[in-house]
Formats: sequence, C-alpha cells, structure tokens
Amino acid sequence: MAGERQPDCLFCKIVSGEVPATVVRETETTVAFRDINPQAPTHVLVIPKVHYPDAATLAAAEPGVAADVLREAGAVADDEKLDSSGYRIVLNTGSGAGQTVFHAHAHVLGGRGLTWPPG
Ligand code: DGP
Repeated sequence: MAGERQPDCLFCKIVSGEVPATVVRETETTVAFRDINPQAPTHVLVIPKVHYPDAATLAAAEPGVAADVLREAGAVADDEKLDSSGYRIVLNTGSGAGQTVFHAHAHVLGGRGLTWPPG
C-alpha cells in the first residue's frame, strides 16, 4: 500500500534504525540526518517516515507530511544558523535530475556560497 515501508529501501532502513545515520532531528513523521557525501558544510537530508518515491508523490498523497518535511528543513537551517547566509532546499526528482534514492527527501545545503543555476 502507498506509504508503507519498503524492505529494500535504504531510507526506510534509516527510519527503522537498521542502517545507522547521524540523526540531527526527528519528529513523529520525519527524520533529518547528515548526508553521507556532503556537498556543503551543512548537508542534511529530511525524509518522511512513510515511503513515497519522490516529494511530489508524497505531497499528492499526504500533503500534511510533505509540509512537515519542509518545516523540518527550515528547522535544520535554524539549528545550523544558516538563515543569515542563505541556504538551499533541493528536491531532486527522477534519475535525470540526479535522484539516486527513491524515497522522498529534501536536501538542506548551506554554509558556503551557492551558485545559480545549479549543475
Ligand atoms: P539524491 O541524489 O537526491 O537521491 O540524494 C540521495 C542522497 O543520499 C545523496 O546525497 C547521498 C545520500 N546517501 C546515500 N546513501 C546514504 C547513506 O547510507 N547514509 C546517508 N546518511 N546518506 C546517504
């Protein structure tokens, strides 16, 4: 059923604790943890505990949880004191856009200058 834990999903395994991660925040519906391959001094992933393949699918099915993910991304930026310098929330969607893990997630990137357009 949509939203259910997928046994082969890496991020579902991080939610369950089966795969370790450096968790920086957790709520009833979300987990935030440091990216294993950081692209900036702060690089945190915020994921819903429920499984959807990408952010748009999550938002269509469970808009409240999608809002929780965005709210937590902002809270990570607050915790990491990124507000004054600016930060970026990235939702890679589809392999052509660089998505490699097909469990919805928001990247929170900051702590260095971020150029536009992204690569
Ligand atoms: P994306 O390319 O948008 O699907 O982002 C997936 C991110 O997940 C990527 O930046 C690297 C990160 N990642 C992959 N495997 C692990 C892992 O086992 N632990 C952690 N903490 N991050 C991971």
